[in-house]
Amino acid sequence: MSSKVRLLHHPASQPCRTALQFLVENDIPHEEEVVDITTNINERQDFRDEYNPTGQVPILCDGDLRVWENVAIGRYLNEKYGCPSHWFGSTLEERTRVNMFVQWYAYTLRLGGGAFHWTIFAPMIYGTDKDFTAEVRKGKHLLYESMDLLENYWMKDTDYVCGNEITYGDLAAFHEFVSHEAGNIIPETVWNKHPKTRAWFEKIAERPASKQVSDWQYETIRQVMGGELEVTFTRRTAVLKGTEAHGGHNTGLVHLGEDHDYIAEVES
Ligand SMILES: N[C@@H](CCC(=O)N[C@@H](CS)C(=O)NCC(=O)O)C(=O)O
Repeated sequence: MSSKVRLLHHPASQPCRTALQFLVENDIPHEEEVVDITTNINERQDFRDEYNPTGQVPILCDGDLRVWENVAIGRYLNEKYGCPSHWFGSTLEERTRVNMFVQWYAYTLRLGGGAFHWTIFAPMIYGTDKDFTAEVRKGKHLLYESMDLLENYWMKDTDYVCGNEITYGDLAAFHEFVSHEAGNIIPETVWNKHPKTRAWFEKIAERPASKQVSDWQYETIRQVMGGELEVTFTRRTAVLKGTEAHGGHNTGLVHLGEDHDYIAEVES
């Protein structure tokens, strides 16, 4: 039996790419298994019983242990393999800043991923005859607000989101932007208002591990958008849960869906 850790992932998934890049950056011997989340494989009860009750990827298997949630995977690997301290910080203050960032990211930038999901994937899942304008707007609102904070708070005086060295938080945030870039979600006008964020993104994109982990996404989405590739989703549940803008819940965000002043203002 292999003693390597095994990562169950899908290259279209931002949290999966983050966990994978952490493995690659740290030269951690690992095996990869792609879980095709366009099928119903991860909805099956046996998959959930064996790996993760939510059915989501990434999942790290280490012997009998199952670790899910990308930040938990990063922390586990960091401790187990004694990775360089810049990834999660060495002082209490540094560790706290990384903690703050990854908590913040989970509720903001991560959900801003909805701008990509509802633009590119949702029509393939739910049909091209549906209108996802409100969902895209909700995603963009979260994304642009997050970009404002990246620019004016997290990276106000530093080169990376938690200081002057790269952290796990940078990888997590970076992969949200990889999807947006692949899907051409963020207009030039918005990038122009976030020059530090853009420079940070471009700097991380230059890392060999970033390229290795992101190439599939850029190429596949290019083909999808160019009409060269059609992806058939046989599963029906939301790939990016929590970013829907249905009536009945998320009321504040339904309201956002109707009033897009902020988005119009940022995009102009
Ligand atoms: N909070 C989780 C989110 C993981 C996640 O959103 N995974 C998505 C792909 S991006 C997934 O597995 N979707 C399939 C499904 O929900 O069935 C993490 O950070 O690891």
